Amino acid sequence: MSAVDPVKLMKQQVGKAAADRVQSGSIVGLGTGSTTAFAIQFLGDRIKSGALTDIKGIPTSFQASVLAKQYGIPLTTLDEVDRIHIGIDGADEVDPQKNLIKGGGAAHTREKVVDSLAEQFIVVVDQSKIVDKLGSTFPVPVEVLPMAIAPVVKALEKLGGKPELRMGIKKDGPVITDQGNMVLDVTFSDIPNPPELEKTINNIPGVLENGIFVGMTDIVLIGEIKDGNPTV
Ligand code: ABF
Repeated sequence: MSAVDPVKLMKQQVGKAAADRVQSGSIVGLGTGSTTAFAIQFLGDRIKSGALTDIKGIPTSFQASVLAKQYGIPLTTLDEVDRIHIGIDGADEVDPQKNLIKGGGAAHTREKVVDSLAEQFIVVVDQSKIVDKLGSTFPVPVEVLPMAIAPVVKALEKLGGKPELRMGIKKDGPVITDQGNMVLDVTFSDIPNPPELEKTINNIPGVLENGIFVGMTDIVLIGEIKDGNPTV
């Protein structure tokens, strides 16, 4: 028998806990990543069982829309609705102020649009994502217009960052976002002021959006292993 992956179990539990908070009649922001994928799956289960009715999802990525269709969640767009009741999304880092680094899945631009509109924004993570300071384990992803890569790299270096173009798994070309852009992963030795850095990076011409999410999170659901068992 193959061993059960405890991280996967934590993600599953936290995804289920988030899906359980969604009420019938809601417009739901559907995040990206492996933890949110479980939330989308459990939302689909609740819809199938009849426990959840009249739900519409707003996907934050192509991946989220594929999963939503697979699990039977009807989709809508920001042109069609004027509010998002609840948003569920993952993160790469969460600090004590509930500020986030996101964008490991190269979807942070659309994620920031959708997550920022959610009346209640729930972040779903396993315990490895909790940090004392943003930037300690993960670089800041920055989505950049391809023709502006060179000047944006220079501007980020001037800010003290070390930008690296994100390459695909086979390393034969850059990762291209859902919007047709590229991603720079920028390492900073210290991020003393996340709100300021978020704004400063977004002011560089050619930058679409960066992965620092400040003051947006309402609830963080954390998957942990307690006494050998996964729990939220
Ligand atoms: C997206 O997926 C992100 O913004 C974040 O980069 C990532 C988290 O993925 P996982 O849940 O697989 O760790 O939400």
